[in-house]
Formats: sequence, C-alpha cells, structure tokens
Amino acid sequence: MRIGITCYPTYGGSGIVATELGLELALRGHQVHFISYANPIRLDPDTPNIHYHEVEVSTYPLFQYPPYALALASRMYEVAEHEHLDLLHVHYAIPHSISALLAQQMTKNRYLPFVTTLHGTDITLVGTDRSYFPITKFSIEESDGITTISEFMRKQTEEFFGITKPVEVIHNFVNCDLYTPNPEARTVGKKRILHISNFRPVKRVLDCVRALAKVREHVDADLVMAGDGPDRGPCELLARQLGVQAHMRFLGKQDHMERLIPRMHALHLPSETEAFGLAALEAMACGVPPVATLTGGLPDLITHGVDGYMEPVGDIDAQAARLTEILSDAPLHERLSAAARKTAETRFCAKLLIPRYEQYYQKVCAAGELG
Ligand code: GMT
Repeated sequence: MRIGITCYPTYGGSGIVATELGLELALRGHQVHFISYANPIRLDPDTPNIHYHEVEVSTYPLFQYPPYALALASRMYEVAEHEHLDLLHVHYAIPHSISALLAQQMTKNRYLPFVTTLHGTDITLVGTDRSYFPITKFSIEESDGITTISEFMRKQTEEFFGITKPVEVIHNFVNCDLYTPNPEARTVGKKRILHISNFRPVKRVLDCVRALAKVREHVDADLVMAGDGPDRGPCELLARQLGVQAHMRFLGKQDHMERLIPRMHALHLPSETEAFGLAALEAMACGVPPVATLTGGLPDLITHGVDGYMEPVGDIDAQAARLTEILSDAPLHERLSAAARKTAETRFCAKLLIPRYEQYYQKVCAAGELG
C-alpha cells in the first residue's frame, strides 16, 4: 500500500509510535510517506520505502498565527496526488485530522480515506480548552477509521466526544529485537531508577524525586532522568532541598532509549494519567520492571505484582516501597524482569500489532471503494 503518515515530529509518544509504525510498514514493503513540518526524530529518511515531505509554513507578517493546518492540508493533497496514496493516517486529531479531511475533499477524482489515531493528550487538551471541542469532534466523526491505543482511551473517546462510530483499539507496540534485556549491564555500579518523560505537569516528575529520597533510606540508588520539559527546574530545586541532588542525573532528550534502558533496574512512571505509557512498554521489553500509577491505560499493559506494579497517583510511600522491594530483592527483580519481557514479547511486539494496522487499512479502503 501507499500510506501517508502525519504526526508531531518532535519528542513525544505519539510521534514515536507514528514513526515506528511507518518504519515497520516500510520493512514490510509498503511505501510510507511522512508529511510533517520536520523530520520525525526517530526517522532516517534514507530508509528503503520511506519518503519524507516537508510542510513549509509561511510567516507573512499578516499572520499572527501561521496557518499550519492549511499548509498541511495542501501538502497532503499534493503528496496524495503525486504519489497515488491509498490512504492518510494521522496521529493526533488536532489539527491533523482536519487537514486530512480538507485534503480528502480537495481530491476530486477518487476517494482518499483517512484514519485518525488518538493518543490521549488530544483529548485532555480539548478537555482543558473547549474552543477545540466542536472541530475535534467533527474531524473524528468524519474520519474513515478511528483507532486508539488502549481500552481506557476508547471509552474516553466515546464518552468525551459522544462518538458513536466504532473506535478500534490497537495497542502501542515495541520493536522486541531492538529493545532487549542486557542483564550484565545491570551488574555494574549502583542501583538505578529511570524516569522518561517530557517533564510536563501530568508526568508528576517531582514524585520521582520524593520517592528517591525515601528509597535511599534503604538502598543506595541513583535516579536517572531522561527527557526535558517545564518541570525540570522545579525537579532540580526539590532534589537540592531533599539533599538527593548528588544521586540524580539529568540526561536531557535521548535519541537511543534502547541503549539506555537496559542499564537500569526499575522504571518510575508516577503520571497523573497515561493513555498507554509507551515508556513503560519500552522498559518492560528491556526487562526493566515499571513502578507506575494505577491510571488511564496502564492496566492494559501492566499486571500488578506480575510484571510491574501500579500504585495510586500521588502515593509516594507506596511507590517508594515498591521501588525499594525491586532494588533490594534480587530474586523478585529477576522474576518481574522476566515477566515484563514476556508481556512485551507475547502481547506488544511490533510483529503482532503491525498486521492489525494493515488489516484495518484494508478494511477502511474497501469501505471507501464501496461507499
Ligand atoms: O505523554 C505525553 O505527554 C506525550 C503524548 C503524545 O501525545 O505524544 O503521549 C501520549 O501518547 C503516547 C503514545 O501513544 C502514550 O504512550 C502516552 O501515554 C500518551 N500520554 C498521555 O496520555 C499523557
């Protein structure tokens, strides 16, 4: 098939999922055309069957807000025409699905279907800014296919937007050959807890620092913070206040998580909510057990006490106690680590989930031809 993919190309789970999906589809022989304002971070455009089409947005002084959605729609239309795309697949509703709808309407000689995948923040953002509600609901309803990444998100989409069309759950996936355990890498040095995020308030990064202080009452552990964002400064301040700054490392944004994660002993993901929790899946594939919060789509991924733990949001004592258990009880760590890898391998490997997208695309295209 010839597929056009649009996503936010910067750091963020939805862009990562879209990029990995495109790469996997290209490996399976599809022609994949990324249409975005920048090259997605994990994408090497030199990969066979991968094509990249940049969206240029003019910054004429009249435009206080450059009309990206329109520039994107034009580019989608052009690429679809020249490359004979079978369908567009947009990740994140705002504004990508509206652009796809416009591109579809501009395509007069045939039907150009589009699929929208909702990743979570496209709902929470609309939840906090109602000005986007009518247009987001409209663009989701007009999509030829709607997918999302967890059961929780399916319910949220249906309830929040009142969508009556079927919403297909296709869980996030991981490349199980790239993300693999490396137990030897964990034998060197101190115990290490990893946190990965964009440091937005929803990630509750300060809870990582508070938990570290409690864990260190029992285990000599370090906290490794990967990523960057608005709460990094407050995090550094809190680390100094709690006297744990010498046991924390801020790595900033990382391009090769598959090299970093296997060196860690546990992942701490104390988020307020997570539509899925891709960071937890990547950790599990590397045999690194997650201590996460019982929220959002995380129960789709983690089985509490088997391949990781989920504790209430904001319950630092409970989260720290789980991290302490994992770091101080070697047989428990081994058991959780093996189970985490098994969960990733048996339920969330790319090779299991990419065919689900392929089948879904075929269904959407067939319905478009009939209609
Ligand atoms: O977590 C973020 O802030 C980034 C966000 C995004 O839209 O890029 O991530 C969302 O999509 C990821 C990939 O599907 C999910 O794994 C994350 O759980 C989800 N984030 C939230 O729901 C907060």
